[in-house]
Amino acid sequence: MERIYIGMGSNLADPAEQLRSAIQALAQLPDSRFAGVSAFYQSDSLLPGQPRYTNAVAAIDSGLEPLELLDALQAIEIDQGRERHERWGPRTLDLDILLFGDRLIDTPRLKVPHYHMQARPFVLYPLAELAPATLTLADGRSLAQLLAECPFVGLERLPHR
Ligand code: J1B
Repeated sequence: MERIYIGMGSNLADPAEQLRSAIQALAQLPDSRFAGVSAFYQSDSLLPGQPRYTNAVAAIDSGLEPLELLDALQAIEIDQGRERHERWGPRTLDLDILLFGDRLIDTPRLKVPHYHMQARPFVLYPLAELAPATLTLADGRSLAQLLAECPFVGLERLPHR
């Protein structure tokens, strides 16, 4: 079993409800144990002209191989992705593998650690609720260092999941 952190995001079709459904689906992954979820956070989209996003991070312990997990996550996205996915358009559900144990994966379909996680407050702050501050990325930087370089700006931590 390896500890895996999954970033979740939605800005369409009742985002909080999308994240709740995604959590239910993650809890049913084969050969896996659900290990927790952060609070929900709202923030403006990085791309202008889109609705605000709701984001959270979930943790699972899994015996799945990375591409098996990616397949399963994409099936959940498709299942919940009732609105058409334009490349950079609004989305009903995004699931991103942030960290997969201490593996370094660099293939066309899957790059881990997730290359965008290191500077995005809507990833790092929820991740910090679940992961130890001593958690270290492959390049040697700790979660504590990444947080220190990533101000809590524009994020709203919601009172309820
Ligand atoms: C492809 N991939 O990426 S979608 C997939 N590595 O088909 C995969 N580690 O093959 C490939 N995990 C490579 N997929 O949330 C990975 N995501 C990996 C998963 N503003 C991987 N405030 C393309 N909040 C894939 N989000 C990768 N603005 C990209 C979805 C899943 C995230 C868009 C706020 C947000 C987005 C934007 C519009 C930038 C946001 C937020 C896409 N997020």
